[in-house]
Amino acid sequence: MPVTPDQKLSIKAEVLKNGDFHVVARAISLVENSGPGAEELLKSLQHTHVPLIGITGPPGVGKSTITDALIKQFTGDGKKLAVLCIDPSSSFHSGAILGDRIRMNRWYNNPLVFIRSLASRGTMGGLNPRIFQITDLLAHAGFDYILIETVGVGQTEVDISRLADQVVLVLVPESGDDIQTMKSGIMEIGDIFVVNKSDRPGADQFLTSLKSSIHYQTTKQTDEIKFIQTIATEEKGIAELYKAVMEITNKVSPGRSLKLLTQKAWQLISSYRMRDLDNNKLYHSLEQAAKDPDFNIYRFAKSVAEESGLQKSQ
Ligand SMILES: Nc1nc2c(ncn2[C@@H]2O[C@H](COP(=O)(O)OP(=O)(O)O)[C@@H](O)[C@H]2O)c(=O)[nH]1
Ligand SMILES: [Mg+2]
Repeated sequence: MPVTPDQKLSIKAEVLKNGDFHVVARAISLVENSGPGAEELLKSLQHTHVPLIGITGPPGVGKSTITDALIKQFTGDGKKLAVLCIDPSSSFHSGAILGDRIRMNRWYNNPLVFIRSLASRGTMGGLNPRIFQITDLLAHAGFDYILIETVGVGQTEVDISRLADQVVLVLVPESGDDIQTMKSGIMEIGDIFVVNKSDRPGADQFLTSLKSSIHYQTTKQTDEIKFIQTIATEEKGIAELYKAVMEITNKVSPGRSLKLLTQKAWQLISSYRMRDLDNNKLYHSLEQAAKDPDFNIYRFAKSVAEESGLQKSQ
């Protein structure tokens, strides 16, 4: 039987499970572009939980250098790992990404490491709009761990905490002033605080003041938060960081996992509900509705929402 283009593109969950990197890469592209068979693939995935580690912080603090050094720790332990680097679309061709590529290049032929850059497309804060789906593909494909590097600017890094089992927040000795001005929220999300570039002056003082001020800035149990000093370029402190990541991985509470799953379901349900909402159709319905002297935008929106809800439950 001739193979149709759709069949050629479609990927079966059983095949993805083998973890072949080419298939994984194709599956991610398929899902990113909502290509033919993407939804069927997602619906046939086996639900698996894989520890997801977010690495975030302001630009230039050394997130990629740390990620690169951490990859060495994971692979040294024989762990199979997927790394997603998420960068704002605007700087997709910038030197920063080029630098990351050169740095991470040494992993490209390593059978234990799958690396993919994703654009953030400006939605969901610093994350990619299909990030939940992409991480599910990776979990299904048999990776032991998923690492996500996201650039944190202002409030955007908050979103990684809705996705990751643990968040490594990277700062530098000069971050003291930034923290004062950083929007509330950023300090909330860190499970591990890394003071990188500790070869620079003021690292010890910064760490001390960070530790003493953390009580006021987080709702977490402060004895559960870890602080680590690193010099990523010299791989100093990286083994300690790896150990801390493993410790947290081993004791993520079922409550937190369920919270993350709730977040995911919430996002998906809202995207399913919004999917049928055609802007053009909405324009034309409004064209009619707004002529009614009794028109009210709130009642209008409510009725549209209820209508799409009814359709879904049929
Ligand atoms: N002095 C010093 N420089 C570092 C250290 N870690 C990273 N860098 C440098 O900081 C710059 C930004 O690092 P990068 O990993 O790209 O930061 P990212 O934007 O947070 O991913 C690069 O030039 C790194 O070589 C460190 O521990 N000490
Ligand atoms: Mg980077």
